[in-house]
Amino acid sequence: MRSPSLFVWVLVATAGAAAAVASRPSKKQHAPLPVAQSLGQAHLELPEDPPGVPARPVPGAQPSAPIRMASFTAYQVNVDSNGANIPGDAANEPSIAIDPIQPNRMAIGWRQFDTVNSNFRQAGRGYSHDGGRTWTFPGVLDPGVFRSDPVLASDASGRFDYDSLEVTSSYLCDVYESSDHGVSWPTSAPAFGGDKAWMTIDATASPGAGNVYECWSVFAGCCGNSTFTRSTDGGQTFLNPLPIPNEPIWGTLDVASNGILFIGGVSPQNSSVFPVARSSNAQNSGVTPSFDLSTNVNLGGSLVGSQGSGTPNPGGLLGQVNIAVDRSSGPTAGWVYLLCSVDPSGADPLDVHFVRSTDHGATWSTPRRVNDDAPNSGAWQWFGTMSVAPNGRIDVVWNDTRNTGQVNLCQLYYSFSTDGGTTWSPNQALTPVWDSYVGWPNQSKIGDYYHMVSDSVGADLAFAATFNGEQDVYYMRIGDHDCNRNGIGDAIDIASGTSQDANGDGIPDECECVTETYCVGAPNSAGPGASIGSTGALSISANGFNLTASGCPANRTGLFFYGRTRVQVPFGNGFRCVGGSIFRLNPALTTSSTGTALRHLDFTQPPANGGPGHITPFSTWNFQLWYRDPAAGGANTNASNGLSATFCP
Ligand SMILES: [Ca+2]
Ligand SMILES: [Ca+2]
Ligand SMILES: [Ca+2]
Ligand SMILES: [Ca+2]
Repeated sequence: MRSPSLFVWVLVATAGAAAAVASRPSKKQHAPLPVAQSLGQAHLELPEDPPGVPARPVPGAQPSAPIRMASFTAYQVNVDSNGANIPGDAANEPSIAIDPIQPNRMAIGWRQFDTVNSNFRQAGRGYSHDGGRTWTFPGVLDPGVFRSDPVLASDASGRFDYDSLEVTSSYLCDVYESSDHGVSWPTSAPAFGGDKAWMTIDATASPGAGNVYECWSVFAGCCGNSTFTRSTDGGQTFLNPLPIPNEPIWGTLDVASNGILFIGGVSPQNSSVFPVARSSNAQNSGVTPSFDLSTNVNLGGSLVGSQGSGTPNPGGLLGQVNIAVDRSSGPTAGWVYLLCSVDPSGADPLDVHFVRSTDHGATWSTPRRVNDDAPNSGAWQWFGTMSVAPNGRIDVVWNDTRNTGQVNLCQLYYSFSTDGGTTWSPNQALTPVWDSYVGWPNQSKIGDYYHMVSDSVGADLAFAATFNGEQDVYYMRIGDHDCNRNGIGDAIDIASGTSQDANGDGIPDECECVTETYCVGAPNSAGPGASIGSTGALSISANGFNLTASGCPANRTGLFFYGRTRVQVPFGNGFRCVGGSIFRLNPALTTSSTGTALRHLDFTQPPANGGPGHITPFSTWNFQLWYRDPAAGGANTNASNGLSATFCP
């Protein structure tokens, strides 16, 4: 979103300048809204500058140095192919998706400005396979197209979705999908939408598992005040939008463990009113969703945005509205939490406030201040961001000016609660001081939000900051990693011998030695295409690893091969998914009468036991099956999709 507007308009209008505001261009296409809302459009997200000339890469640049504070480390995400900072660009509004099965695999999307000389922005995206310690930014999605407001999420199986706003003659969102943890986003679907959208996926085991839910602002979207949609087919198609009672905007959505959906935001009419809407039947694909509860919640202050100079983020929100449901099975199960940076009563400009509902959204607690500096100390606690772990721990981060006394100089801060928000841990600084007034990409803000996902050991945070004098996007793990998902910090797993760490990188080896399919097995005479897989351990010393394939033509010659590089290039009737030097696993085989293939990968024999095809511990290789398919005609040959595997000692 650009320049949230209503509250600014209220101020400006009372100053007698309403005509000037109203005359600014509006791109809105839907039916006219009430006066307050139509004037509220004056500050919508829309393309202004043409794309600028990107800064030139710096030859031989060194990887961007991690930013450290006490035990906390931040890693830059918007980096070049060397892992180095890209000078002269800007990046903000990061959102993160974590694979709940292999949490070392994650993706972050952001608003990418190729040069600070232009506010033209595109859909930045990066991925990490090592728990966020290194990042690859392979270039924006949809290059050359103005895109904004990224939101990422994962379903329970590790399918990632990326919601992206495109603004042309209208405000519309597309949901991109990745089956390889954000390495590629080959498909997208139109998802209605509008300005300042948010998205979540039901990752529970409820009847709505896999449903995608999206909402956006009433100020600019496809469909007037109908600002909610749902997909029940994994993000391929979306329902005609529906209105949300009391029209919560600039907020988020979350799903309870029983599939009930909650939406929280701020009222378009009153910045001190925070509507929460509940749908119990949105999980039911057989019915049109309805909202069975809507409550106007008091957060003990008002949401602040676009208040100009004198605030830490002059042209943006000082924090969006966060809603989260406690999906633990403990004493706080089912509690609903709402959090936002708000302007409290009194002289203090901004605090992080929290309220909870223990009766599924019907009634709410009195507001609780999460930051623990002296009341009325005058510090800005902005960009309050909340996520809840599967064990019920509530994690909150925000930017905090308490140690500097200057509106533009802040540190990222953290607190958590293990009792449903009754008490909070002493606040802890996570980063050095940084300046929120530097690196603006021709708009006076560092976006409108951060995003965090919690697990039972810690939290994965995507945030923006200016540690090197530029706006950049960073990843931080708060607390120990838990890549093997056993609920115990990985450093403890390694120290206790629960996990091996033969390569000494601090990552349990079982999290590094994994397989992943990629690329496309094209249709063949037997059906939709051949699929590669594997059985047995990835341990080289155990020597029990087998490559498998199914969906091949029966009784045909085939050959597995491997190499270092992932590609997807035309090959026979399909695609070759392995590039660089290629090593054949001879001799050729014959597919079975049911179209399957099996090959033991013998690490003691050529080409795997030495030379350029030597498969060594912690090396990653890509495998594929080539096969004859004369019944299909054409080139008379085809190939499976690809399998990437990293091996252990
Ligand atoms: Ca940069
Ligand atoms: Ca404060
Ligand atoms: Ca662990
Ligand atoms: Ca390791």
